[in-house]
Amino acid sequence: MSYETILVETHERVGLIRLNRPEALNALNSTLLHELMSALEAFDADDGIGAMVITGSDKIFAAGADIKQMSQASLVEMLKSDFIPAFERIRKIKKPVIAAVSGWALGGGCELALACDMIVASEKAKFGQPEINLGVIPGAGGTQRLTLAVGKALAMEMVLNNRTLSAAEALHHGLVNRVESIESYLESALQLAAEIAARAPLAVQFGKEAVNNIFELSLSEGLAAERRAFYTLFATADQKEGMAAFIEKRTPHWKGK
Ligand code: DAK
Repeated sequence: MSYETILVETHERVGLIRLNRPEALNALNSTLLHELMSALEAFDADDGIGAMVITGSDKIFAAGADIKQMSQASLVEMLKSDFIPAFERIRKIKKPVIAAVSGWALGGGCELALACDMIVASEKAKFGQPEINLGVIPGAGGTQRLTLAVGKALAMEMVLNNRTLSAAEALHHGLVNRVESIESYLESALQLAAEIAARAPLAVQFGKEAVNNIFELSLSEGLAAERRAFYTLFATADQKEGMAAFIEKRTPHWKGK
């Protein structure tokens, strides 16, 4: 499948998607969002892929929603807009998605990174929610996921006063998993994705879902869901294989069954 605004590659069991609107600093217009979500869904449905990486360029991850596309929109047009439904499709992806971020991740770009399961940043990465400068607020998770990630105090500064975070600050405040050099951040993200993609696929899927439950469910509901998922994995061939391999002191061979 060919796309207009993204580039898609496979690296063995890892699907890589590059945001590719350099003339607009990878601003997320509806074409890009639809293409991105379609590519993620295609990888999610492909048994040959175990994890995905979303990246921009070394200079820019994404400068947010396309301001030129939405500047004259009416309330009704915004209510009818397919921006959020497209954005929300990322929540339904079962396999892990890692954002490899360099340069600015602003507004919807920061929210896109936050919607991924992990973030690997280059030392040049910068994160911010500058919507306040445009007379609006974040609308795709920037007040919710960001606050869960960095806490209320810092989220308030970011949302109300355009406080931006350097890569080092983002690491310090728990927004990103790791910071790497500009030369190695993408390779590091691909390596992390490849390691996860080599693990038991159903356990990875259930693990991702169980961790994400903390954002959706109460603690007792989340614990109950975790327990059910744990028991369910005893119906898989991979649980038998993993435990047998441990006892027999050999490497497990996962079947994804
Ligand atoms: N949209 C459209 N075009 C953009 C853009 C954006 N977000 N950001 C940059 N560009 C364009 C610039 O207009 C310029 O185009 P030309 O003038 O050359 O035609 C080109 O990219 C290069 O930009 P600059 O000349 O500004 O480049 P600099 O290196 O000087 O500055 C910058 C880079 C990233 C610091 C700067 O461009 C900037 O501040 N950009 C805007 C960042 C921003 O405000 N982002 C937040 C956007 S609002 C929704 C939910 C959520 C959202 C929307 C809807 N619903 C519930 C429906 C999300 C909203 C947002 O993300």
